[in-house]
Amino acid sequence: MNEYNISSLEQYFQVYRASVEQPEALWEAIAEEHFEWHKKWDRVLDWDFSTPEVKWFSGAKLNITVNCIDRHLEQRGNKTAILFEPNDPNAPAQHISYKQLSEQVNKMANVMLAQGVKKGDRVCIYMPMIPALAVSVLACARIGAIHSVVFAGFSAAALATRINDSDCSMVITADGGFRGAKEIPLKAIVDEALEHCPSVQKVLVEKRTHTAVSMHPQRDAWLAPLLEQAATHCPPVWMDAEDPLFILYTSGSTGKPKGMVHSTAGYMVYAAYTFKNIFQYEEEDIYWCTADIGWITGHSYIVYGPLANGATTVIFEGVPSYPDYDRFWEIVAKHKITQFYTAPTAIRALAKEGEAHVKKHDISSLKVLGTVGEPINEEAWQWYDTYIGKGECPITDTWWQTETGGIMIAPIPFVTPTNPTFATLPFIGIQPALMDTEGKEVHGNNVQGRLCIKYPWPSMARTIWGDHKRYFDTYFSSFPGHYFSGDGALRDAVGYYRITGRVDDVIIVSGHNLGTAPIEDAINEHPAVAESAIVGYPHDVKGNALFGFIILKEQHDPKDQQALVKTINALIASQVGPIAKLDKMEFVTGLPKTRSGKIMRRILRKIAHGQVDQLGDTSTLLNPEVVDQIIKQVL
Ligand code: 7RM
Repeated sequence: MNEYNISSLEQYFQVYRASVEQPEALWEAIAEEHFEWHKKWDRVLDWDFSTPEVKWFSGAKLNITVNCIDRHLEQRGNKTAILFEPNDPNAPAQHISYKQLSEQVNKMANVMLAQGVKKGDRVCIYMPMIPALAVSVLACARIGAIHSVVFAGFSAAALATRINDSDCSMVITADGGFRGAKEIPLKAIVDEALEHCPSVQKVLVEKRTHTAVSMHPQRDAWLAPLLEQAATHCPPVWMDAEDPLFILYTSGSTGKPKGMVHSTAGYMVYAAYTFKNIFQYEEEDIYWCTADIGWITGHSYIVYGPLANGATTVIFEGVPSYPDYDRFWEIVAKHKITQFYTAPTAIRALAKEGEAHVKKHDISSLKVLGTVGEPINEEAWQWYDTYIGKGECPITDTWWQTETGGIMIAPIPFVTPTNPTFATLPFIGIQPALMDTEGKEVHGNNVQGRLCIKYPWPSMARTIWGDHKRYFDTYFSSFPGHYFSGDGALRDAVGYYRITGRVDDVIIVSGHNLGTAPIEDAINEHPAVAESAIVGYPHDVKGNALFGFIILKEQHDPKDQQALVKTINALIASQVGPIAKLDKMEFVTGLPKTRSGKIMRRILRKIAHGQVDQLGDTSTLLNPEVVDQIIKQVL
């Protein structure tokens, strides 16, 4: 049984069965053959979901950077590890070989050591999407410091909250960052945040924009001169399998952000193994994930997963719309990208601009397409398939979470037949369960429920930093003995999973459970509609009624709104049922989104309820101005 390269459906079922019947033997074989260990484990797995406590590969010692860098040097020293595509399309791309990456990471690790960082210390990384970001992440891992990457779009207040939650002693940042036509003053934001962060002793600053910044004499230092002095070898610190590798805060829906803690060995094994199979990665491929390293997708599938496989991974500094809406396809053509992994929100935004942008470029190098982050609607899936994949690239719709560390449910390209809007089958080792509202598992096919996982997998988060009780309460208390994802899902007649969205997005109208996603799908099929979001609001007779916030396409005349309301409701009635027709529609110019592109329904819900004075925490919003605009319109 070749468990590392899944290449047929039969083999998938065979390895999957083994992963359920003898999980420890399967994971042991994978860990043994495909990674370098300083010392092997004493036990493969210990677990108890009632506390919860999970340990993989106990007793093992390793360093993830040895697996991501050192072990490739002999065979792939001159191969490009990181292919950097800058924001400015006229600036040259940068090819960083494994050998160069090794030098840069070792130097950076030595700089950090010289500044007093020790194993177990927390280091906050607040950087633009440049190679120094990946180098900083890996340098932390080299010396056993726990990295906490904060997406460089977050505000000073959000940054301060995260730094303080885990008492970071160091911040690594840049003078500024380029994003499209904008320049983000990162160092100024850090300065503002640090007025409230007593734990931070040292700030290291990379030069990117070369704009003037203020440097605090004791606290701040430019990286370049320190790196120049540093030695090019830094011995790896041997980590216990269960030592924390990083903390990553979940983009919050409510309250205080949760610092998800990921371990070293299990995370490495699962990130690498999923990357290999879910992208069907081969040695000569050029792989591009458009996420930011500030999110889990970037951690697992820009940095650790690809590098652990000796791959070439693209880091793109810019945005899909700059200098024009063909930027992604220009980059695909230029670097002959073979795997392309992006979010449905990006696909919808680009589809809205029309396929002429795609047709300008030869994107025939593409083999595999991926999506992540939210349910992909049928229309976006078809557009991706037709215009980007030309009907020949399998689309892997990957369901997973910050908490899961790696992809959980997804088709394996060329192996699992796809079905639009379905994440299809669980990956090797993943045992999903659908639960009813009484807390019982629903068995068989053609059922739906709350999506739980009933057996540990290597890359699951181990705790919430500083708050294990909250970890238990949030994920392990709703369905005792199970990890609860917070998502709903259905399992169709052939056993394929379709993620229907967060369970808090379900609205009960006249006793009928309606998911927002299928209604939004129906609305989005209207040719005048660009994007939509549905929320519930109280109704005397029905219990709840539906409120739709709808963005129209640019070219649409907003004067036709009465006719539009009718045709949109007719579309919903035919696609979902008359029960799902909207009671109110508001045509808006934008929707409140988190910085990772998820619609903040909580805010729309408050607006629909008329409770605009109770919006709660809006500090993680990408576009707060949109909220004021919608409120003005609705009231
Ligand atoms: C990787 C990531 C997690 C939440 C998750 C879902 C939603 C993610 C899909 C999806 C439907 C998908 N981590 N989600 N992927 N929903 N289909 N393929 O996004 O922590 O930021 O978000 O995102 O609701 O619970 S995350």
